[in-house]
Amino acid sequence: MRCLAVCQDELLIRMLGEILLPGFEVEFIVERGPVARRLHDAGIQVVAGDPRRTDTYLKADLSPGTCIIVEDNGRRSLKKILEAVRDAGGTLVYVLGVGAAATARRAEELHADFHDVTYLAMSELFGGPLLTEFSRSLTRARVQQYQRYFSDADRVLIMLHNDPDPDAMASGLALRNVLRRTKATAIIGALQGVTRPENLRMVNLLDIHVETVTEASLKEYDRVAMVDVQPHYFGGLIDRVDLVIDHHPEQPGYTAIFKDIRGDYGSTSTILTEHLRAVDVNISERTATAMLYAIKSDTLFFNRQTNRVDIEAFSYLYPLADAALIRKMEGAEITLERLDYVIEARRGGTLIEQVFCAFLGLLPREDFIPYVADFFLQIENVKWTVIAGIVSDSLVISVRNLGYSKNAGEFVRRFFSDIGNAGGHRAMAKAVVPLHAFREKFGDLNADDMTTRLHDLVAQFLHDVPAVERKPETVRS
Ligand SMILES: [Mn+2]
Repeated sequence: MRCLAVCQDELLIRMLGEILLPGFEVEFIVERGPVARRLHDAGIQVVAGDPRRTDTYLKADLSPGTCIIVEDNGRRSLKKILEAVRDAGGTLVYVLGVGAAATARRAEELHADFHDVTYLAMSELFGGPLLTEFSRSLTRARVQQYQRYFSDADRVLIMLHNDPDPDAMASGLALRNVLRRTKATAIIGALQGVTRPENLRMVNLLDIHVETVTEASLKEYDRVAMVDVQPHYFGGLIDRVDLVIDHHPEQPGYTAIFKDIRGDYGSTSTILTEHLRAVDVNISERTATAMLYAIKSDTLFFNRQTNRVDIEAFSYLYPLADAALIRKMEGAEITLERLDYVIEARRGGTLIEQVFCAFLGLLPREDFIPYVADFFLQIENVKWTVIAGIVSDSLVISVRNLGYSKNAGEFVRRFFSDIGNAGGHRAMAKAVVPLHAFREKFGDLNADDMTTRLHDLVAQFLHDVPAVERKPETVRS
C-alpha cells in the first residue's frame, strides 16, 4: 500500500519511516528544502512542496487508494492542508496529533469540517505500551524484593483458601515458579482440601498436590505466603504473613511484609502473570495451563469483572498452555447432580424484574449454590441471580450479576455482614450466615417465603427504597 505523509518534524518522519517501511511504500512531503535534502541524503523518500496546494498532491500521484498521514502540531494551516488533500481526491486521511494539547477538542473541531478524517493522538498510540513498560519495571522491583526475602528459607508455605479453586491453585503454582522453588521446598497448602468435581479434575489432570495444613503444622514453615486470599479469612488463626497476593478487595487487620493486592483484577493469576513476566521467569506448560484455566473460570471467560490486563495475561499465556487439557477440565463442570439442583431452582425459583432468586434447601455440598447462580445468569433477561441453600448449619447465599449494575458485594454486606460472613466483587458475592442468626433476623421462613424474601432484599437494594413501597410495582409487572 502506498502512503503519503505530510510532516515537518524530523523525528516524526524518521519514526514513521521506521514503523511503516517495509510494509508500506512511504513518501514524505516536507515544506522546507534543507530538511528535505537532509532526509533525502539519509535515504528517505521525500519531496519538498507546499502542503497547502492541491498540485503538490497531484504531482505526488495521489490516488483514492493512497493513505495520507498529516501531522498536526497545533498550527492553523491544518485545515488548508486537509482541503488541498480533499481537492486532490485523497480519501484515506489520518491526522496525527503530536504535542498539541487537548487532542480530543482538536479532533472534534476537525470532525465538523472533515468527517472522513481519522484523528490519532500520538500520546494515545504510545501511552499504552509505554505505561505497560513502566509498570512492569515497578512490578519487577517489587518481585525482586520478595524473592530476596524468601531466598534463604528452608520451607515455604503457599497458603490457599479452603476448598481451593482453579485460581488459588494456579496462583500457588505460579508463585512457586516466581520463587524458583520445587514442590519439596514450597508447599502449596490449605486448611481444607479440594472438593468440587471440576477442581478435582484439575488436580488430577495437572498433578497438583494441595497439602492439608493444620494449626500446629503452620509453625513448621520459615515463610508463609498467601495467594487468592487474605489473612482475615482465617479468622485470627493467621494474623501475620510474609507475602499476600490477591485480587479481592483489601482487608484490614493483619500484617504482611509484602503485599500486592489489586481489587480491579479479574483473577490472582493475572497478577502473577505480571510477576512472572516482570522477572522473566520461564512458565512451564503445566503452570500456564493452570493459569489460563484460572483466568477463564474466575472471569467466567470474560463475562464478569474483566480488566484489560486479564485479556492481556490470557493472550500471553494462551500459546504456552495446553488447550486440549483445558477443554477436558471444563467438561467436568456439568454433572448430573448439579443438573438436579438446576431443575430444583427452576421449579421453586422465580424471575421478577430480571432478578432470579431460588432457595435450594438442604445441600450435601456448597458448590451447587454458586453453580446454580452462574447457570441462571446465562439465561436471557436475567441480570441478577441470588441462590441460597443450607450447608450443615449455615445458610449460604451466592449472588451474581452482569457486572454493570449495582455492586453484588455491597448487597451481601448490607444485609448479612451483621449476622455472618459477607463479601465479594461487583459481579459476584457470597454470604455465609449461621442458620440461627438468619432466623433471628429474618424469621423461620419456608422455601417459598425465602425466595420472596430474597427478592424483597434485592429490590430494596436496587431501588434503594423500602420493600413495602415497591410491592405494587412488582404486582403490575
Ligand atoms: Mn480468584
